[in-house]
Amino acid sequence: MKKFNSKLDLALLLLPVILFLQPISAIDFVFNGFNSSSVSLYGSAIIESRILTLTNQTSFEIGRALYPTKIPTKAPKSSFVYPFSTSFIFAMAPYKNVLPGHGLVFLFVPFTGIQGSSSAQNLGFLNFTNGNSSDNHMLGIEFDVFANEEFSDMNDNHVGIDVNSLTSIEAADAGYWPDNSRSSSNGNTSDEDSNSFKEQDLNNGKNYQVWIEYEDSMINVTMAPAGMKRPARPLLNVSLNLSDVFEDEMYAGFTSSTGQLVQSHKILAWSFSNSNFSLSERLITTGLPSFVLPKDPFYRSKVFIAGATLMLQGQSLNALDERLKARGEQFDEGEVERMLHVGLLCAYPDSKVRPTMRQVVKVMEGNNELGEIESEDMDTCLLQQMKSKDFWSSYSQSSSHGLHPTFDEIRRYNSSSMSLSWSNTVVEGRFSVASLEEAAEVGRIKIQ
Ligand SMILES: *[C@@H]1O[C@H](CO)[C@@H](O)[C@H](O)[C@H]1NC(C)=O
Ligand SMILES: *[C@@H]1O[C@H](CO)[C@@H](O)[C@H](O)[C@H]1NC(C)=O
Ligand SMILES: *[C@@H]1O[C@H](CO)[C@@H](O)[C@H](O)[C@H]1NC(C)=O
Ligand SMILES: *[C@@H]1O[C@H](CO)[C@@H](O)[C@H](O)[C@H]1NC(C)=O
Ligand SMILES: *[C@@H]1O[C@H](CO)[C@@H](O)[C@H](O)[C@H]1NC(C)=O
Ligand SMILES: *[C@@H]1O[C@H](CO)[C@@H](O)[C@H](O)[C@H]1NC(C)=O
Ligand SMILES: *[C@@H]1O[C@H](CO)[C@@H](O)[C@H](O)[C@H]1NC(C)=O
Ligand SMILES: *[C@@H]1O[C@H](CO)[C@@H](O)[C@H](O)[C@H]1NC(C)=O
Ligand SMILES: *[C@@H]1O[C@H](CO)[C@@H](O)[C@H](O)[C@H]1NC(C)=O
Ligand SMILES: CC(=O)N[C@H]1CO[C@H](CO)[C@@H](O)[C@@H]1O
Repeated sequence: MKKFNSKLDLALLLLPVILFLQPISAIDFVFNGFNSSSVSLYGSAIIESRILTLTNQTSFEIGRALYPTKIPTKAPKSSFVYPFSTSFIFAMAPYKNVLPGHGLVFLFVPFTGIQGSSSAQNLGFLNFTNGNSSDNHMLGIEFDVFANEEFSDMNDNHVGIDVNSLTSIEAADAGYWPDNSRSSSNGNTSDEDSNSFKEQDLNNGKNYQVWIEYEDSMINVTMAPAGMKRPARPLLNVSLNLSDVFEDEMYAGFTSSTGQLVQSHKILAWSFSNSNFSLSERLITTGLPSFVLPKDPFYRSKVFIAGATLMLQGQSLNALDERLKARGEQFDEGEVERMLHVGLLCAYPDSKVRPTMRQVVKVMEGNNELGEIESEDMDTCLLQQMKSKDFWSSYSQSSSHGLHPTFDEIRRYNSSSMSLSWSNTVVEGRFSVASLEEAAEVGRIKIQ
């Protein structure tokens, strides 16, 4: 009895200390699947089969979901930012025959709703005019699958830390450092280490788990395929003082957008804690639904998908993403179109030899210096040759309205000029005719 009392006394004595150390009203939650009370939904976001689906196949859409109440993030009248640890599982599910975009952001934001944000490359996070203002009080961790020059994006598959702006303060290729990589212990980055980095395609439909932790003005971001143990070495480990970024209380959640490029952005599970950095261990990371499209080489060809999508719509330049449109003055529209069709025809089943979207964009932008294009030059070279062979002008001579071929027209157009174009390019013999035909649903194109 005496023992019990002294224990109780000790507890009472320590109570104020415990209260002081613990963030006041610290928030802990674990959602293995979502229901209508887990999060508030804005824009196109819905909960379907317990999966938080931020966007679907509708273009130029914003979907956002926030924890229903504000989360205390900073000690009142103080610069002390509460530590936090959050983990979630996301999937970016591509649609068949559609060029996928744009990405998702884990965010802290002072308000509910989606005002002040735009779709497409703005990721439903900010818009074209309000970037860079410290009045935004927004932190985002972006998972971005399109390279936007205006935001200095490093590539079309990266993770970035965004403070009040879509121009990341720090970004890295999406992926993870396996635990056996040398530098996981001593921070030493050698060539050997760089080779061990496992890049992951953010939008291949796979489920990825993300861990974001903040304490003492350090933030780290780690990602890995769902089901894998958390890699010891984070992808990003950055010094960041959130004291002036955060208000005392913030909403936390996810936002994402589609543009002309569309994919479904999904969150399958989410944990958050101010006090227990192990809470993410309670996320169920296996046995989850998969959003990977059935294996088909053509889904992997972004250029093909772009071309096919646009052509199916009977459109070309006007259906191109906002980003390309915005640059429309810089080049001849006809040329863009020609290059898109060239891209369509370059739809290789083998991802190693097909041109990438970036190359096509580069060529379209008139960045024709082969030297600047560095690697992957073989495909770029092919694109250049296609252009110089003037394939599309010969095409246009034999079609009714020149530069706007539809599937029907191409079906009717069985071209000898085409085989002429291919014959002296470096890729001769590598084309899979059968697959190209099947892919294009053109069926009758013959490449001899
Ligand atoms: C939603 O899920 C939570 C657990 O995450 C549960 O406590 C709550 O009862 C559920 N609400 C509804 C409306 O199903
Ligand atoms: C996509 O979401 C929007 C907004 O929630 C909805 O209006 C539309 O019907 C959905 N489209 C599809 C194809 O599910
Ligand atoms: C961007 O959002 C701000 C509010 O944050 C709004 O005042 C402004 O009109 C928006 N600009 C555009 C281009 O949507
Ligand atoms: C934000 O500021 C950076 C650096 O000052 C600049 O490079 C970037 O273009 C700006 N972004 C926007 C959206 O204004
Ligand atoms: C880093 O690794 C390289 C090659 O493994 C080694 O030569 C070098 O001494 C290491 N540097 C440090 C600081 O550990
Ligand atoms: C990530 O950051 C948190 C908070 O600063 C820290 O506790 C944790 O050790 C860090 N993890 C790694 C792997 O750097
Ligand atoms: C992250 O950065 C901090 C400060 O630079 C460092 O102490 C820590 O070891 C780093 N963590 C990892 C896993 O590299
Ligand atoms: C963070 O910034 C605030 C205000 O700018 C400052 O008072 C505080 O000392 C900083 N914290 C750290 C750890 O540098
Ligand atoms: C933190 O969370 C882990 C995983 O749920 C749990 O095992 C552990 O007991 C928690 N720690 C505290 C102090 O609550
Ligand atoms: C436009 C074109 O080249 N059309 C040809 C398609 O193929 C048939 C028979 O193979 C030719 O007769 C057409 O001239």
